[in-house]
Amino acid sequence: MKLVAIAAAGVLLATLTIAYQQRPAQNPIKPALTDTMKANIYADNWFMLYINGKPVAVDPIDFLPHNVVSIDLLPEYPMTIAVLAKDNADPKTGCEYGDHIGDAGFILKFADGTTTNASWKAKSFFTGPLNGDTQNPRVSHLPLPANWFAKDFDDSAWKNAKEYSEQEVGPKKTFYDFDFGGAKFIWTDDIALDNTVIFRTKIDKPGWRARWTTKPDLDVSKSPNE
Ligand SMILES: [Ca+2]
Ligand SMILES: [Ca+2]
Repeated sequence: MKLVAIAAAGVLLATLTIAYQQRPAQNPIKPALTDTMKANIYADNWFMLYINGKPVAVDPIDFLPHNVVSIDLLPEYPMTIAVLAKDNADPKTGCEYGDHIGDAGFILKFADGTTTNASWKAKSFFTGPLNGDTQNPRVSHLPLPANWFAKDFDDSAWKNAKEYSEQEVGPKKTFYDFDFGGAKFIWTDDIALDNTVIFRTKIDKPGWRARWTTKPDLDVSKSPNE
C-alpha cells in the first residue's frame, strides 16, 4: 500500500515537473489594435507599399489618381518604407489616353509623424515618351532591382526625391478628407515623363521598444511566391 502511494506521488511529481517545464518563461504580450497607427497614402496613379520588407498595402484602383488608401499599421522601428509607384502610362509609349502625357505624384502620412519629403530616395525605372515626343514615342525601361523593398537594400547611390506643390499635382476633394498635414508630394525630377518610380526611406526611433513580446510565426516577406 505504501509503495503504491509512493509510486503515485512520483507520477504526480513527474507530471507537475513536465507541466512546469513546458509553460512559457513569461506570459507573452500580444500587440493590440491600440498599438496600431493610421496611415494615409495617395498616389497618382497607383502604389504598392512595403514596410520592413513586408507587403502591407496595394492601391486597389490602378488608374484612378485621386483615391486615398487609409489603413492601420503596427509600427516597428527602425522602419524601412519602400514604395513602388506608377503613373498611368502605356509601357510602349509612356502616354495615356492615346497621345496625352500624364503627370504623377505620391504622398503619405503616418500618425507617428512620418511624412513624404525630399529626404526620401527616388529612382525611375520607366521613362517616356522620351523628350516628350508624342508623335514618335520612345521609352526607356530598367528592370526593378531584386529585393528593392528589403530592409538591407542599398539605395545610397540613388538621388533624393523632389517635392511638388499641391497645385502641381492637383489632388481632388477626397484628398482633403484625410490628414496629410506636413507631408509633401514627391516624385523624381521629372513628374511628367518618369512613370514607374521606387521610393525608399528609413525611420529611426532611437530607444524605441515594442510594448509587445510576440513575433509573427508566419513569414509574408516572400509573398506572393511562397
Ligand atoms: Ca507620365
Ligand atoms: Ca497620372
